[in-house]
Amino acid sequence: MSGTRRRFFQDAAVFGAGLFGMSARLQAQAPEGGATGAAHQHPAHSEHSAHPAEKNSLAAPPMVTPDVPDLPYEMDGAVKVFKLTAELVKRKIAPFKTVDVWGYNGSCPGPTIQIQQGDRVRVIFENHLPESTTVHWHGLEIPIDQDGVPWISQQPVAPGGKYVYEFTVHQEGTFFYHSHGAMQEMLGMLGFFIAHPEKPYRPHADHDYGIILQEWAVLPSNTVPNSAGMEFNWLTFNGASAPAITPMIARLGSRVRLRIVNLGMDHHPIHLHGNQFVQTGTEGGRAPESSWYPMNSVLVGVAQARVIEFDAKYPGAWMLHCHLPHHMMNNMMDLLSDRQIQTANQSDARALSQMQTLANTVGFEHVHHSPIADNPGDVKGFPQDAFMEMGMDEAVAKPETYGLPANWSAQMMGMMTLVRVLPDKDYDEIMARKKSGAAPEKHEHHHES
Ligand SMILES: [Cu+2]
Repeated sequence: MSGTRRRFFQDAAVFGAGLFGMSARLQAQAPEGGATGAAHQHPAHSEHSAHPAEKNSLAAPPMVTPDVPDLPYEMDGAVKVFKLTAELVKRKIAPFKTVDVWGYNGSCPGPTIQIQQGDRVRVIFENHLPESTTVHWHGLEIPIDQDGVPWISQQPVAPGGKYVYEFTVHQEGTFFYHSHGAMQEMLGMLGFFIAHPEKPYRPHADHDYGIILQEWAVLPSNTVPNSAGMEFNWLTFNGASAPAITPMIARLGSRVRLRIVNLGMDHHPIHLHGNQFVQTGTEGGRAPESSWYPMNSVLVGVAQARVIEFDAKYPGAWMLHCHLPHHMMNNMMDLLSDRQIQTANQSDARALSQMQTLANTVGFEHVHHSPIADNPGDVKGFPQDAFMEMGMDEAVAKPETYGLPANWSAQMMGMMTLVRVLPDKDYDEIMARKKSGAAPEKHEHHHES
């Protein structure tokens, strides 16, 4: 048998395995299941291992957007047909904060659209908002009449109106769709548009996650963000603020891809703890491997997409967060309401009692803060961080938080999440819990007094 012929059969065998993984994915109707399947096929992928079938576009795991659904589609002949509706959305960005924002199909950010490079795509768009809007396909090279700019490339879609977009996507990469009205963008009108490549990326990634960065200016006791405001007090990944953001789970030994999109007013330096990564793509598509170099922070500018990848070699709950200090905070004014917390010259017991009172008003079961000194008021500058921490593990518990140390949520605020690199046993346990919808674990917390 010639080398070429042997290679063909090897590829065919792996191709079959890839298809099996895909059909399991489709049956499960859960993107994470796909990542699991892929990870099973490639438990410890290296840059040198064979990719399942060079031409098999199904081999790429679908991207998972934590806390945001995918937009389903139906086939009309060879055309993928999506239904996208702009509408008012209620979004719980933290356990004690729900905002009235604008988005699509009940989600803000809007649901993720995933297609294959080369696909013909039809988007039947309806406007359920009280004002006109359009949909712009950011970064796609499509005809001008599909560009979604009111008055210039099309008539605005009036309230109650409908517009059908249809185009062929010849590119691959991380794109997004958004309203072409700046104020509507700031009220949440954007979503991912992922074009998976015809020729799979190398090296193969087992996990593919997407994060949309947004900023909100919400006055205390209000629910509608001030879209003209320049002082942002809520910072979100995929429409949630830490610790309400669902952690990303990766199997130890797998390769992880993260795609990050920013369409706000600030640039965000996103930092990953404990790992180096390479930037493998931008809003323009895949970057050549010759351009990759080690990094652990990536600046995601406004209107940009940044794609990074790393081999998950180190077990642990690794923080992924914007490193702007004010973007690592939540706004506690909603808890304080008309009260002010007196933090200076406090004893630990009095401070804890105050925090407990606050927590009770929003139904938290417990609250911790980090230890403070006996006479903290003697030190200029106190207090700084101690009273910003508010543990709320149970209020944000889900399968992806299973097994985290008690009070993990006290350290999580704003644009911050975890990439949990887990050995097989722990990874499989969480996947099983996701599948079965198991109740979140309860931590036993005890206050030392
Ligand atoms: Cu930031």
